[in-house]
Amino acid sequence: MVKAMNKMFKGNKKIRLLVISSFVIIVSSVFILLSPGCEESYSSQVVGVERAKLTSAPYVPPPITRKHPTKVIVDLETTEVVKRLADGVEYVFWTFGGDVPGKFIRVREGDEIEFNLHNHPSSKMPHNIDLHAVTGPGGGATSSFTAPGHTSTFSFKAINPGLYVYHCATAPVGLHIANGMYGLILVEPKEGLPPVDREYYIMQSEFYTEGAYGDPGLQPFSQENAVEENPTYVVFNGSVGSLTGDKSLVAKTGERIRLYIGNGGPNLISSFHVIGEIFDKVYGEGGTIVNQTNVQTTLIPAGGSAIVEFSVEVPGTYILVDHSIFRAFNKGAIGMMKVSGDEDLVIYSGKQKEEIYLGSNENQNTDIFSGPITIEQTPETSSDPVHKEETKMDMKAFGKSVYQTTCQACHQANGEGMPNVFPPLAKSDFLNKDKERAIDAVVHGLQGEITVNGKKYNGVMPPQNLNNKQIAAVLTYVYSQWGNSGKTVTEEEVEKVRAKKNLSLK
Ligand code: HEC
Ligand SMILES: [Cu+2]
Repeated sequence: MVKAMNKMFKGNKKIRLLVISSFVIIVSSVFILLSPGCEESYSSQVVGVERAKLTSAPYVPPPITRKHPTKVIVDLETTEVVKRLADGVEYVFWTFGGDVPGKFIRVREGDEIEFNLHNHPSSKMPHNIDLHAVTGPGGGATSSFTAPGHTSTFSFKAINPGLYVYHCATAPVGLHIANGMYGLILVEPKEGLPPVDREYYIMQSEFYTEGAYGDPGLQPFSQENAVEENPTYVVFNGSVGSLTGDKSLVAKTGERIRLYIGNGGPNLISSFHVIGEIFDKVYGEGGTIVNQTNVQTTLIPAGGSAIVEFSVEVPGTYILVDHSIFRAFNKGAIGMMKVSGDEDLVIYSGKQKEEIYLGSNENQNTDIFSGPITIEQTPETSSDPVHKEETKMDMKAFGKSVYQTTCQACHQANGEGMPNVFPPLAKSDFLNKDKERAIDAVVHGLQGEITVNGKKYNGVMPPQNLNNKQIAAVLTYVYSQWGNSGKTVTEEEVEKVRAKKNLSLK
């Protein structure tokens, strides 16, 4: 047959190819249409219509209890909005549903989904959606290409169960993803997933900005950093701190937890880990079988996912990280799960005792402490009086970052210290009474018995390996926080103290 056609169109190669390929397409589609029930006859059993309940991270819509497939209508709106990326840092996010990551969509294997993609009239860009749960060219991308102020509709059948990423695939694709256009769709297997006590939705991704980490203001996208795969931020759920403090995930001891974790990329692979937990089960790469048990860290590819389950036995705060650890502590990839409930001292005792250890070297001097302390790059400061106020703000932000990387490990996040070990900086009478003494503690270290707010401490604070600007900034920050006296510390004052001897060694 093909040979005959070849002859017929000998004269014109192009026409010949065209006719042959259309012929092949027609024949194969007829075959597909006629083939009877090749994949269980779900389409005939679709019963009823419902509107999908969508949720924003970290929440997940409730499990599906239906025993049959249905028609599910999904309405998702793309918007371009300015939101917080980190404290003092804003970004123009392109979103599915107003937030990053996009709304969580939950359907059941065999469902027929009518997808309405609405692009808000205020958008400057067209958008579309490529759902990895779709079988068909582009995962829906071309059918859903939508200009601002328009709605596109297409339908698909959720043939394969699993946890799938969706994302915008409008050119330039990298830019649309880098700006926040991704989310997760769970296609539950027809028999459902085993019941658990709590489910959460977490999505990791990177942001590439012109300014450095923490540089304040509205930060433009950096194409150069994106191409270099050198993100400024690596975050869970769209911003630094979206899963910490009051926004931490919560659970109770004895509960089974399931996390649906996605990785929007655009570039990096996540080494997802929960400090102090072991994943009892991992549905690797978001598939439908538990392919590993007792896992410490699971890999989540860019544009991929994982489902992990664990139970929490001991109360406390569990830290979620990308175990590419500088991403966690220096680029934002940290979350928390606060677990309440009764202690189980057999599973975990907590610290049982602490005593003084003098080391094997009798002539110990303070130098051995001047080790692993981060030196941050100091930002430019302006001497222009008009910008003085702004500079003070910058100094505080800078001081905060020095605090977090240098002091917080001992004096704790809110300066509350630790009973008997690290004195508080919050409302500290020791700190507030004598500025020079405080500077001296940071420059030269502090040891010997001191009394802070009526309580005695007798520890060693190592000299902090910081420059004058860093010390001025961090103390100004500390003085401005937690009910302290609001004093300002200048570089000159630090220099003066540096020139003197250590007060506590006198
Ligand atoms: C390795 C742990 C450690 C680090 C890091 C540390 N400190 Fe301390 N700090 C201590 C200890 C211990 C004391 C109490 C020393 C004593 O008992 O004599 C102390 C005491 C102080 C005091 C005086 C007591 C008070 O509560 O007011 C100040 C002020 C202070 N630290 C500020 C800082 C600042 C600012 C930083 C960061 C630049 C910092 N510390 C980093 C352990 C630390
Ligand atoms: Cu887009």
